[in-house]
Amino acid sequence: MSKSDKLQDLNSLNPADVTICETTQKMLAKAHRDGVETAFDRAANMKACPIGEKSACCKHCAMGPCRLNAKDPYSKVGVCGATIDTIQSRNFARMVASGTASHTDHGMEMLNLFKGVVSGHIKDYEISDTEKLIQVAGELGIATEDREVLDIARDLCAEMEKTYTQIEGELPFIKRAPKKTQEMWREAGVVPRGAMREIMEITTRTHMGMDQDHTNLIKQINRTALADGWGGSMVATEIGDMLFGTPYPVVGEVNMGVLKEDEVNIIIHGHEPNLFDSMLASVNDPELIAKAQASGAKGINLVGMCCSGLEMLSRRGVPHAGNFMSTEAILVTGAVDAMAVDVQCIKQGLAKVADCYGTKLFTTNPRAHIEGVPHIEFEEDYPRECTDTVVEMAIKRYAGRTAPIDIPKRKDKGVFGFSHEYINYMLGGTFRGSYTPLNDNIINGRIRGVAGVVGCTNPRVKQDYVHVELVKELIKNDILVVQTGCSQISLAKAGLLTPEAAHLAGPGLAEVCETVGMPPVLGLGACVDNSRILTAVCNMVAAGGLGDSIADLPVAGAAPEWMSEKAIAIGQYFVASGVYTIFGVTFPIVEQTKFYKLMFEDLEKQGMGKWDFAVDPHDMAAKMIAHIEKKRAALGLDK
Ligand code: CUV
Ligand code: SF4
Repeated sequence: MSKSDKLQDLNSLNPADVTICETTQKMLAKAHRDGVETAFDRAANMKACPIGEKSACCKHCAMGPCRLNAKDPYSKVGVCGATIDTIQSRNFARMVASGTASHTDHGMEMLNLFKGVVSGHIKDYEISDTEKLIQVAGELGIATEDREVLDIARDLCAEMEKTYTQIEGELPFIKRAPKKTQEMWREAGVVPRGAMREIMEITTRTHMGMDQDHTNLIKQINRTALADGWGGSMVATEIGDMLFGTPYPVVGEVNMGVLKEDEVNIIIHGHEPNLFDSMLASVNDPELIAKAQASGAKGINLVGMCCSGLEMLSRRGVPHAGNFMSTEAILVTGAVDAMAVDVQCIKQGLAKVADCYGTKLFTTNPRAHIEGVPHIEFEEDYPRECTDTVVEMAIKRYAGRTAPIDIPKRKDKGVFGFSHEYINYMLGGTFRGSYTPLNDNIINGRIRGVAGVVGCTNPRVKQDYVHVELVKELIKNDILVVQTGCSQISLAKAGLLTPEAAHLAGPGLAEVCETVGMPPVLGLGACVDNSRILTAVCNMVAAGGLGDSIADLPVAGAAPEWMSEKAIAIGQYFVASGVYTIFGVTFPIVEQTKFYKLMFEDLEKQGMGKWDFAVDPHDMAAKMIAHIEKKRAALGLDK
């Protein structure tokens, strides 16, 4: 294709059709003028395979690959005889395995870091929240009275390590769940032992010729997913808090306008908070600041993107430049001097865009290199070696900036950092015993229920649009919204993470928000912080008056623009924990199959939650509201 053909092709995509994010639109238009392609263009040119989209194909062995008919799912079987239900449940299981592996691997890295800090050989980080450490240790049955913090911490490391390595028994954080939820899991045979074991077992059970009954495989799907939510993710969140501080509300700025034309701009994009924390230390180093100034910059400007950015926004108020579908677009500003990435959700396409605009892109994690992109390994024992080098390279690029700079001016403010502890403090008071204000307000109906709206953005739907419309509709109907992941940035850009947004809420929720001074939409952090939602619902059950298992609560979850396997694992652990969970975009199971019915209807009968699906945000809201109202009726509220 000649360059002019390509430009023609790029220009056929109208930015306003693919995103409601004003700054991303501007940068996509600029990218088109510059002849630069992004995932939006590729999505438009790559039609999704209709068989793969519905998960009606299998390539688990060389007798295949086998394609079944997604329109007439029982008309064919694979060469080995595998039915549509076997093929779909196996594919789904593998997505859960990969998603769970991602969060548990991240959690295990956090544990290794924590162990290094506790043993004293890692010196660049320290325990910053001992109160949290003692509280979590107590919860896990570790003696805390009259003991040195480091002693308790050592026992806590050993206990939390079971999350990954335990072969028999139950994951430590299973204890946190309401008794009735735990019993439901035991009865269903889905209590995870250790994440490594569960991921190993699910991988073998999905090999050709293994578990070929979806009603049996679902047990391992649930067990593995639960090892994510109540295991890897929960450990990552809790250790993150112990090392980097438990978040409390902080005002932060989001959107591309956080870049500064006259400063050295550095973006950290990824998922592990340690890289970001060390980068923060580097950009505050007087020597490096002096170097930046010597090169003509006013200073060094550090901003985040995606999940580690959300952790740092929640804990330190570090500005956040945008969510997953803005990571290529922001490079088009020409203003990003360096971008350092670690793990997860790093598009390979970034390399080419960075190259076009002279941004120095670096990978830092041994697990995630990108071909052709320089790698500067981040080592926890000497973290500054990596982060200082990135800063130096960014300064060099600043000094030699050649591309014209075009930073869209828009910046939006929001309140971030609602940890489950803070939600308790704000809306809970003492949550054990008598009802809390949160439960009270749900019981009296001012708040109808709570919805978690989380997850990615996806170029198959208009970026941010589904998130924003859904959340607006929910709060208008007096449903309090809690958020994690990229979704939270969508809503922050729309201005809904501010107390002033209370006027968009229904009268009941608005009244509560105004009394407490809180936004109707609460940002809880990164994807691993979905575990905060689990802990928050446990607290709601413990506070009383709303039933005695998670499945009794008037709550619902949604990932309206999901794209990753991690999102599927998260969805599954919410479903297995008792939460009605609805996804948008597409769903990788053929309707009218037994596996679909199992996921969308039958799990609920076992005391779990269930899956649901809708593309349109208003349909999605209606379904979530209907579910919340059904749960309210079952609790006998509003009589
Ligand atoms: Ni975990 S998983 S796009 S960056 S929320 Fe963001 Fe976050 Fe999905 Fe990825
Ligand atoms: Fe086909 Fe069965 Fe092999 Fe899958 S496992 S590719 S369905 S023969």
